[in-house]
Amino acid sequence: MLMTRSHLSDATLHKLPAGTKIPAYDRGRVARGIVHLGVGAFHRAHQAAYVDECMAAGETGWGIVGVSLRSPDTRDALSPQDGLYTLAIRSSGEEELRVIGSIQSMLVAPEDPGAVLAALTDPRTRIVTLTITEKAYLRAAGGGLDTAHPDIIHDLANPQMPRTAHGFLAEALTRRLAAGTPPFTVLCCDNLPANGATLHRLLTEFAALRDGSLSAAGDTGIADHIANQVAFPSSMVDRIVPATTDADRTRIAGELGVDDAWPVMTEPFRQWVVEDNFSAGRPDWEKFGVTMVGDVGPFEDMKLRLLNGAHSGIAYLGLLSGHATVDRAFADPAIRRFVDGLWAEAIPTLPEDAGLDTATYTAELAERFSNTALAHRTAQIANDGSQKLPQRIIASAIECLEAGTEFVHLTLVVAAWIAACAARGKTLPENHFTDPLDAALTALLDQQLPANETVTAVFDLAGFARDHAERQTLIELTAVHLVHLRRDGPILAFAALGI
Ligand code: CS2
Repeated sequence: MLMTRSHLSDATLHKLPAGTKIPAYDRGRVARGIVHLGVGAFHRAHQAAYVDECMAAGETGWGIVGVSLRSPDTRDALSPQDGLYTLAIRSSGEEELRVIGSIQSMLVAPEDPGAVLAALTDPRTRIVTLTITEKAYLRAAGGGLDTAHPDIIHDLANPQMPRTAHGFLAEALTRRLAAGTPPFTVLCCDNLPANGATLHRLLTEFAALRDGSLSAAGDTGIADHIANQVAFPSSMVDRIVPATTDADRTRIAGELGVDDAWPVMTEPFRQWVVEDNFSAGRPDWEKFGVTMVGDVGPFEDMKLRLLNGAHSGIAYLGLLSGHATVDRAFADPAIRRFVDGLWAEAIPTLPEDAGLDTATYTAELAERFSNTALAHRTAQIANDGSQKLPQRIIASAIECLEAGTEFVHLTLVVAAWIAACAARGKTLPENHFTDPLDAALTALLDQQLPANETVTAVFDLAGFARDHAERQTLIELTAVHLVHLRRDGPILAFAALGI
């Protein structure tokens, strides 16, 4: 007889095994307070877990409306489960299962942009958080808004039916202003440098274009409002969240005794450092381990340059060395030594007077990268290198050059990215990882130009070090590594570094 197992939902919470943590509050009494754009696994392992703890402590006014800007998959998985999902917190020896209840409802923007605008315009919504990934901010190679992007053009022409985060935020803030509803705080949680300020600048740029194109209708002034009256605190978010696999789903269902269509895997470590600048209130996050500060900058730089920079190095050099996961790559003695070298170059670029403890931080990172229970795929981190390397690697390299300090490891990450892109369809599977610049990158790499010309063209395409006096030096340093990688892979590149 075929046995069908029931699925996770409010009705089955009481059936879960005793060791599973479940929402310790009445979900029916939670009121909406946050709209989150980009409700992927990262949000569900990080911000939603912090909010869940606030709710358990009685702060029930911050329920989350989760919005997917593209795909219906998360909504399709979680709606039948009343928004519940399992967070599996995994370390090499142990696993803790926690059911999170802070997501009240889910919307899919392309299906119903009007419903998303209604949620954003609802006066109960006081914070809008975002994890939409680097590429969804639609920055042009020079750093400003990519005004030629088809979705930006679309959103300027169709303000009531937006597709982009910029379009949704600008229209919602316009409607709130017209209705006399105070603006929400916009809390960016993506891995961008000065992420709040960056989004503030891009959205103001978008709104100015929108004001221009709507001026005939007399509907102007939103750019000024956004520039001067909306709070955009920056925040540094950190938790490693590998993509869920079918094996994870089967294992979690076995442990819970009910099916969960989309459990989220993560590590025990988590960190959230937030600039304390909220215009319409916020949960008492500091009671739950969030660090509220006046300036997030030093924490962001430390995380982007030491964690994410090393991650990108491990991903590209790991892929070129045949390692499918971070823990395996990091267990490779050459890659391990490479990461130490990378950290030694990046650490002096961080502010000395900000109280950062880089020794403890890197020791913790080494432990986190060694977590064998995560099976964090190198190919997952390899995605979108053109969007990630500027803040993870190029920024440190430029500062080293400006300070006159020598470096070799930083530029090897850039060369390894180029080599890994070129290896797709050859030694790596065709679409093993992707990048928004793939069409142009592939066309360029197919030409097999000499290393120097290749690196120059890639820097042009991606806008790396654009307008910096040190650009040419960076290109030359990167090209030396690319020559080695092309000739004999990471072995020769490492040998040239004395690794
Ligand atoms: C990773 C990050 O995929 C990547 O590029 O470097 O997602 C990383 O795992 C998180 O930033 C950790 O907080």
